[in-house]
Amino acid sequence: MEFKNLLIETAAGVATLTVNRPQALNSLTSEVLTELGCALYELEYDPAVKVVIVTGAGEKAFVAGADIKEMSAMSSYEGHRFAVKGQHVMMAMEKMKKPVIAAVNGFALGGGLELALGCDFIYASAKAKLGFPEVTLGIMPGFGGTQNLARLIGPNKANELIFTGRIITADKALAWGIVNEVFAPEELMDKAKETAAAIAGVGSLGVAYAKDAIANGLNMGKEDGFRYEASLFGVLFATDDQKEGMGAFVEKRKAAFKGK
Ligand code: CO8
Repeated sequence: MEFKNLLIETAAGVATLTVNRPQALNSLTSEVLTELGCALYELEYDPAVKVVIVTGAGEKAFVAGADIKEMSAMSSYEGHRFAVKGQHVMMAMEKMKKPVIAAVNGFALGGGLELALGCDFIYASAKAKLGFPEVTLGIMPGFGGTQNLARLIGPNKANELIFTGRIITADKALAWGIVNEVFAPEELMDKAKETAAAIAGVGSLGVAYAKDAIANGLNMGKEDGFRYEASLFGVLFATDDQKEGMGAFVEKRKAAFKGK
């Protein structure tokens, strides 16, 4: 499918999905959200793709939020629909079998930070700036940010960031546990691709089931989470990848996983 606002490049199992509206700092219109939903669906079912990296076009921004010009004219009903539409995109990334890495190359504000938080983990450029300025616009985060941030770093730090609308540096986001690592701007994409390639080289079913166990287990009590983990673990013993992975270890050779 052709996209007006996205670029997708796939090489060696790693798809790079770039939000490409640099003239508006890659802000998320309703159209961009539709395209993101379609692109994620395509990537999920593309056998050539094992890992996805999400980033923003240009030097300045990852994504500077939902498009304020479009939102400014919305009714209450339209605002609700827009929030739910964005949440569908975040949920699609969480539910995907394939890992999704955010490479935050610049401003990740509002809906942009929510897009990054919807990914499985975040790498950031040293020049990235992150925050939830929604309260300065008289609104609040609506693409899952209150839920994902509070679950990630706990309610107290999430409260401070969201209530103040302050924009923080990549280093502070690292110290707060929002991003996993900070890299020099020119290194960010290489580092994200290096990690993506490492993930693309292991058993993709093990990765998919681990992602499922972590994401769904967080919504369960611990005993149910343990039970869920054990059942997924058991299913992996019915796969060719388990036989190949363990067989290769015993035979002292590199495993050739097929993802089945
Ligand atoms: N929406 C629309 N256009 C934007 C946005 C945005 N979020 N961010 C930047 N732009 C546009 C600017 O209007 C400008 O366009 P133009 O040249 O046509 O005037 C262009 O991008 C370049 O931006 P600036 O000239 O402002 O660049 P600066 O370097 O001076 O400033 C900033 C960069 C600080 C990032 C600044 O652009 C800014 O503050 N942007 C807005 C950031 C923001 O508030 N984001 C949060 C938006 S609210 C949100 O995301 C809610 C999500 C949940 C929605 C729930 C459903 C209702």
